[in-house]
Amino acid sequence: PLPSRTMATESLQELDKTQVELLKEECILLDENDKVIGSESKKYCHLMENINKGVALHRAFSVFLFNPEGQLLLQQRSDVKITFPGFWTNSCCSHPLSVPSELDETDNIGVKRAAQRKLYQELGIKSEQVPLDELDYLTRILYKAPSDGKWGEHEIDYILFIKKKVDLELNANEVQAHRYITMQELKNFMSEAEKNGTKITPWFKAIVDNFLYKWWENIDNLQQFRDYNHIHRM
Ligand code: DMA
Ligand code: MN
Repeated sequence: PLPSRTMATESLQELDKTQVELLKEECILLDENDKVIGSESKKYCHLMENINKGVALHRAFSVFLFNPEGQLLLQQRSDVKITFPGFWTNSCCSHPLSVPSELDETDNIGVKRAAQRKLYQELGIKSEQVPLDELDYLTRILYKAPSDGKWGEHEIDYILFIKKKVDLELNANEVQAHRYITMQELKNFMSEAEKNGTKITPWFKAIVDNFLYKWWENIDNLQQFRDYNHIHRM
């Protein structure tokens, strides 16, 4: 008999080749206090089988990019992403890799370098437009979220804010749509999404529900929110 679609997907063969290649990236494994305990492939770190065993907690970042008018850049993940395809989310997310430049914890520079790398790879934003010292690290969030039965997330996520005029050139393999949104529009977008089935990533929803609006209201005065001691467990 022919294998079922589920079985074929099990073997990665129906997945996008570029995204499958990226599963070889080496992510940074952590304990629950964000201490580095090793590294494993992006594939290993995102299999629910490992997440459920508690052996896949890894380091991540979430960039919130605002234009000079104070609107937030949202992206819709491409339909070929392996986790959360087609979901709307914050400007850019990914993982610092287990390489010396991105493991460097001095002034959290490793996470910021990773953010610069992915702002270019996903959105085409040149690094000169997003200088490391303008990426404002606010705090960390620990969360776990299944995507489908097979894949999911379990991360300590560094939240980075930046307000900057940038030029976008979307990588269609990563991002299928984008929009800049005002605070009121986002409030409507979130409540409409629940009714019309627009998918929103769980980490973005958690950040919106718990933090985003108070940070956004103080976008030019964020130092009061920098909290480098506490990891928010969601
Ligand atoms: C992973 O993002 C990071 C968070 C905060 C969920 P991602 O799935 O977009 O990573 P990548 O772009 O590297 O696949
Ligand atoms: Mn992850």
